[in-house]
Amino acid sequence: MANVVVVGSQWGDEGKGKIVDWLSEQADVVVRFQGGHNAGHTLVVGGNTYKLSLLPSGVVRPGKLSVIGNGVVLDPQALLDELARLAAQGVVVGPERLRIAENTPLILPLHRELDALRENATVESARIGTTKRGIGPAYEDKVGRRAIRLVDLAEPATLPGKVERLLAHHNLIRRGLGVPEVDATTLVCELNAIAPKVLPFMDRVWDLLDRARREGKKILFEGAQGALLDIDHGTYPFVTSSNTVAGAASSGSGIGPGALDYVLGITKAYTTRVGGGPFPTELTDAVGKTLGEKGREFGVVTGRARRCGWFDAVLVRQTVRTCGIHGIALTKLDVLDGFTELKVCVGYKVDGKQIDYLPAESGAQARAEPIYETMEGWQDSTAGARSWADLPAEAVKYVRRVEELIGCPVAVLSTSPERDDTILVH
Ligand code: 2SA
Ligand code: MG
Repeated sequence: MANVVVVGSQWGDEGKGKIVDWLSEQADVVVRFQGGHNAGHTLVVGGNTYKLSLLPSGVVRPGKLSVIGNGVVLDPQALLDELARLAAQGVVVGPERLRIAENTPLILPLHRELDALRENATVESARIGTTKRGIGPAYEDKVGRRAIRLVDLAEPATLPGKVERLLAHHNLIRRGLGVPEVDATTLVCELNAIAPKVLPFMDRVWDLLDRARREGKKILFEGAQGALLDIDHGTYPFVTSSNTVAGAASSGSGIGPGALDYVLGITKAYTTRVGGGPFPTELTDAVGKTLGEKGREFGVVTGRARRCGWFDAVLVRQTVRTCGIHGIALTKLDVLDGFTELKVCVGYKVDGKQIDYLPAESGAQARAEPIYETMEGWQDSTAGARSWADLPAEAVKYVRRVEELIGCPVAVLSTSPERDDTILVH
């Protein structure tokens, strides 16, 4: 397989980090193309645990080139902090191993402040539940054509004018919110101070990737969050501010869509979501609690407890189509070990009508009642299974039924956070 795009097929936290790391063994280049340091990818390599937020998962492997594409929003201070944390764990990542697109918009402290101010000012029921990393406000400025981009740090003469334009917008908002305005000279000085630390990583990523492709190098595109958090195709407005579907790998890195050969959707054997918004199969009972405890469902970035529920085949069937997923990697099957019976959502009932897709109306999304199919559980452990034959018959049945319902084959089965506990199915 040449170039692979990995995306989350649910609301994020499907276990992408492990799969991307596992695939990066065969890749030459690993690319992040959307999101920012709101992502949380946990890698367990040789007994060491690495928690990444902004950097591509390939960074922990020597000999791989890691790339941050223009579709990402980059907090320069968060970048330096994450590099320092990795260095403290013995992984030193210099500019020869990490390249960042010139046209990447920056997340500034004012974005982070605005994100938190808005979240805190919103009534609980309407809160998005963002990671408060400034992701949304930074994308707003990108689309509003007033963002400061990485390349702007390389052109100090034009920076004050750009900062003025940005602050004309932000200081208006800040006055309205009753928070102190940001001083232009101070912000320019801060940007000039951080510039020499981040500019060595800057590159023409579109050119670099096109050359890599022509040289026959293998490129792995690492999605963050999940397809249901997509700004267009997700559960709007309870979404993140980037396109998380597979097509974003092209626009978010500057490579033509023809370069994307295979889309792998990472899918958890049950469903979780963190933050607000509709979640038809959510379980607020003891079963949901058990899933959260066994699955250690806490946010990597914010430590928030994730909401848990049964597997929703309707949602994944839809993201298989919006992302053009060729095969899925099913993760955390072992969390379902020990249940007498399991439920899988195969459709919804909305206002008495049965449907087989996620309605676009936010009210209907909130009212959608899951229609369940009940399956027999299994008592034996699937944790650490390394072959199909190691799995209880009921677990095999569950996986096969998932494939049927979502209309897509399971290509990879992951049975523990350890890299070697991975079964290639097809
Ligand atoms: P934001 O901060 O603007 O992107 O938040 C908007 C929504 O997107 C959700 N979101 C996420 N959901 C799951 N995992 C994410 N990453 C971290 C992790 C989360 C954490 O992998 O564990 O540590 O809490 C992530 N990032 C954004 C978010 O919950 C909002 O619903
Ligand atoms: Mg995550």
